[in-house]
Amino acid sequence: MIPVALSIAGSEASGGAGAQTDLKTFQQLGTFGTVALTCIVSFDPKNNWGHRFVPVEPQVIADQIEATTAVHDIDTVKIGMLGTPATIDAVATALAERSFRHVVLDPVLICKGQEPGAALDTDNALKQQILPLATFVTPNHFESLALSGMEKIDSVEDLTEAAKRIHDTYGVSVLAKGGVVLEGPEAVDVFHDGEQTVELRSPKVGQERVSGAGCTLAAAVTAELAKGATPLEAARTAKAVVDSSIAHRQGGNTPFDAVYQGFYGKN
Ligand code: PXL
Repeated sequence: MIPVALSIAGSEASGGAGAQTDLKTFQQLGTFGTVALTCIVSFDPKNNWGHRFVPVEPQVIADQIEATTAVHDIDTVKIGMLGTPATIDAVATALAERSFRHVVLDPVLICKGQEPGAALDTDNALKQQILPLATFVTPNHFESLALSGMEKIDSVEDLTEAAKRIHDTYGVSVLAKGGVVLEGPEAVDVFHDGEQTVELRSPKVGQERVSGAGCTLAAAVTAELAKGATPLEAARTAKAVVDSSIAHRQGGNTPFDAVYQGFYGKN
């Protein structure tokens, strides 16, 4: 049997981020990918590629999770963009009704195009209802600030402190991403699980953010955990998958490029 991985995430129609990226990553890493869609994002070409966002009905989210977990024995799930307090509630309820060995959370806090007030409600709901169910989180720089309560993260030492605080608060394995925000020639991520603290380093590929890198990282962690890797092994492989996906990025008519996973492991 091929290990099954479930993504609970939003659709991003152009294929650069969200559920589309998760499925491609699952496939590239040799897992059987499944998806429960939480929302539909359509970039708006007439409005600076802003995000048009439509949530999926909470009952339909619950139905999809019921369907895929009934068809397959799934023990590893990735959670991406949820979007509203109502979708978060539906996902939290569905998760709590089942037991998963690994719940990997990409804590997508703010989505461009949402009302700031609504986003605050959504962030709070994510922290209160989803984080306690997670076993592994992959915050970016901004999300590490929000989840650790730190005022600044300017160095690898700060990022390490943030990873430790997030672990201590939520009891999860943490892969905190420095990305292009931390200065220097390397992209540094910090893994911390309460026992080990490991810096994962690779040369930066350019200075621009590439769409879908965060989704790819969390999806690759999920696929590797589904295959039986330890959290640290999964983090190391995921970093390599992201590096390859950025190196082989796909340009478009947008000012940003999108990751492509299809070369990982092939050269
Ligand atoms: O990369 C964050 C992200 C996650 N999920 C969906 C998205 C985006 C960003 O565009 O559209 C559906």
